[in-house]
Amino acid sequence: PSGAHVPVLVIGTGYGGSVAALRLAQAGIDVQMVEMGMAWDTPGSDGKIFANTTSPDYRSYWLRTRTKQPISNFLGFPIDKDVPRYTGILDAEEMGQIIVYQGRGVGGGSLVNGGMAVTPKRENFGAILPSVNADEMYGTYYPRARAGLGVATVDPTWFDSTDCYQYARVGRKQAQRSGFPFVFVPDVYDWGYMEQEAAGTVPKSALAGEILYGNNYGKKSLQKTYLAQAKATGKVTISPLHKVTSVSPAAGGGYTVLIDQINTTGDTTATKTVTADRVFFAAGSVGTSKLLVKLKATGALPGLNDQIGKGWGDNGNVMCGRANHLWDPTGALQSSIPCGGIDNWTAGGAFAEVAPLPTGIETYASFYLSITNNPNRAQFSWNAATGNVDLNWQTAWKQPGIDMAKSIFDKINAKEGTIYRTDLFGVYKIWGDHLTYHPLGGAVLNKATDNYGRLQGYSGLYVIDGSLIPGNTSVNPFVTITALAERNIEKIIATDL
Ligand code: FAE
Repeated sequence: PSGAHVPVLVIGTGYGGSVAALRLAQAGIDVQMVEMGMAWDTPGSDGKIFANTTSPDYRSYWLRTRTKQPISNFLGFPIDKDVPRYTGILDAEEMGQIIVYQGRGVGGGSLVNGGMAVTPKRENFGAILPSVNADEMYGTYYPRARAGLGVATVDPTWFDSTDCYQYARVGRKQAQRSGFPFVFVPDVYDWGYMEQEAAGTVPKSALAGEILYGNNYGKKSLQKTYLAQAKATGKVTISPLHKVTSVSPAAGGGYTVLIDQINTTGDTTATKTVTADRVFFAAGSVGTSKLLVKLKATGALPGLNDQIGKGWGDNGNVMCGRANHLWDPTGALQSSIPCGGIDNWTAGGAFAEVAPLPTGIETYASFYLSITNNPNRAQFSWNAATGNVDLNWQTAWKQPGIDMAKSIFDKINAKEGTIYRTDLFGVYKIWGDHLTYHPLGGAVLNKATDNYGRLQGYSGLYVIDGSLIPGNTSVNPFVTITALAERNIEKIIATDL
């Protein structure tokens, strides 16, 4: 309620925020979480909470009147369509020359993501978080994060026999024929449930093509893991459809937090003021960076240092498809949950997820999301004229990532005698180079903050999300975001509270 005084306020309910809330609550501290998206706990007009990927509706996009699907075309035809403006689950946020996809709602990105839960190879960790002790991460915090998230790998025997992973077996065969290692990618999807889906004994989720706009069953989103545990402590309160707009020092100590309550069409219906002794920024890389850049520039938090807004990267994301021969069908039934990848990080700077194209028909396509070692980094800055925070990323900065992805797919195409698909991102366009699913950085650890996420310049303000990571994790990022949050909150509870 407006006027309240709370010991801890957490902005955002994604990975970083959920870890902070759980561990603080377990330490006996009351936590108020503020989330701009919806609760996603109530069925919609069709009896389901989440919409299917093949039929986006009012639930699917964050305050848009037309869908903005990552794969925008099929056989060259645009597939976007009009939808009612609503506080839907997936935000296709246009930040200058890149569309940054993010989850909106209680659970953050865990609501919309593929659940791929990958720990970076230890030999790559020094480049990911250079100031963090790798022994502690690999000995304690990565295992803790994997346990908390419920990470597991597909049963290889079932993988070899099920129709729904034919696309991944084609991906494996072609990778291996070109000399690339194929690795199973762990996931937080309940693999036992997926086997029951395939057997036809339970309602389908992964095997019904659900992913981008939420999974109705099977996926262990944060709502089922960290947040369920946090709520069970009785010490965590979550306010959905509330957006933090300002944080500034309060006269009597602590911080004044301004919050807009919004309705499902995005209009502000009330403005609230809360005083918090401590504030954790967990609004995601873009959300936290936008808030901090604005608060520094507009005088609410002028003492933040000049690293705020810097070091942002796209985790090197690029997408592409390949057209297979007629003797290599990828299957009409495709599990929406990827379970394998092609590892060419050391030699070529690319780790490619073998991704589904769950259209329900045979497409003879192989589809990939590559994570590459693209070195380009962008910066957020305050635009006083528009009152917005801008990001200076340029489309051309994707080129190193494309070149790295080509280190895999040019070779596979040459070996198989195949070509790239040119119909998925427009007409005669091979590369999905206009987007990222993996925004990272903007309040980098040991630069904008100390080595545990304490913001420089203000005691009691912390960053605990993907904005701490300087732009790349060499694999999908949420296990690293979770493990880093586990590490930092343990230190903060032990020394600051
Ligand atoms: P995040 O999960 O984004 O949570 C931030 C939360 O803060 C959101 O719920 C926001 O609505 C909320 N928020 C923002 N601003 C405000 C504000 N001013 N006031 C109140 N609330 C606010 O942050 N990663 C993987 O590791 N494996 C995958 O398979 C994978 N697949 C993905 C697929 C898609 C389509 C997308 C979009 C992402 C995927 N990711 C994947 C990325 C992953 O979801 C992302 O790195 C994490 O969710 C980031 O975690 P954070 O805690 O930083």
